[in-house]
Amino acid sequence: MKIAVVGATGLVGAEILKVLEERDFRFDELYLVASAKSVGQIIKFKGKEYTIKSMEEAIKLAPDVAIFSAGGGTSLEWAPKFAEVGTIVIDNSSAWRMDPTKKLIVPEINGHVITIDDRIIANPNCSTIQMVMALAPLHAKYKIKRIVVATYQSVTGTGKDAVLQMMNERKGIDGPKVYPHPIDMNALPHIDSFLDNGYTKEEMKMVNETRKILNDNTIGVTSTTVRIPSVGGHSEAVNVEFHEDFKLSEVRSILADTPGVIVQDDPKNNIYPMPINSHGRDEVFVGRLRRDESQPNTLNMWIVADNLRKGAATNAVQIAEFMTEKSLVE
Ligand code: 2RA
Repeated sequence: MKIAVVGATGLVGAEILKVLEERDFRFDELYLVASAKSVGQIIKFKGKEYTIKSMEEAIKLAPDVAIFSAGGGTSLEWAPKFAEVGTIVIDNSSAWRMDPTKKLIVPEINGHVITIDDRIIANPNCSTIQMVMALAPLHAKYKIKRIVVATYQSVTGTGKDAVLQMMNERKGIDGPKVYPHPIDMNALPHIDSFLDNGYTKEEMKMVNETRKILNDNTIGVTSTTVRIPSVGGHSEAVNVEFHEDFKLSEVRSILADTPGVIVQDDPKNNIYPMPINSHGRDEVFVGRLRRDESQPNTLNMWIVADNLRKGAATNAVQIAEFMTEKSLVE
């Protein structure tokens, strides 16, 4: 197995390497790829030094799998070129997610739709992944009618420079700005760019990707995505209306029995999911489970996950693992 990590110098790229090591992902060759300005740099991985390669060099080596986290433009330009030499591209950007010819995969939910012919596979948006991980088993049982979600997203979702802006503001240092406003001691209802319908691209990702992954366009979704000065993970307040009624005890046990989901729900003892505890973890944490008493068949829940892990790197590596296990990687 020859595997490439494209965008190896970014936050997600670094997390992908961490996950590959932690999960002892088996490979014969590893190629680290980044933009021209990083070519030639050395990155240490599992005690070995790897020299960053250019896209052109990596394509010539024809990796079996290339995990991309290099932005949508780079993916649109280079993923097809890797695919042409037979590489399976698992892409973290939004470039291919809503392309009707591409699969949008959370392995635990819809890994089964991947075929040997798939060459470019899209990794969903982090805020979508953690939400559908908790909702998919409930959808199977009670059939979702409508989702209202508000998110509280870590600055790590924007990248290294955003973390730097937050830390500089916290120390009173005037540094480079990524956001249009101060982020520390603040909350920005503005993730990605605004669209003509008044939503942001991030909000419409949650709407559209959720319906594609759950394979059900009857599901209504509306979202408000907010950036907050935290690291460690994204948090989401989810209000979900089902076609069928539910018992809270049954919801709890369904979630507790769902691989990759951990229920943390004991408010009397101050037990509920928090990003400070999801940091570095691969699971999706669910709590604050309670019936919405304002309308029937409706549940409130609080969902937290490390957006760099299950929200990006781990999900991508799990897709590669899934395809290897199912002999979908030639
Ligand atoms: C964010 N979900 O949090 C987006 C992309 N990582 O900024």
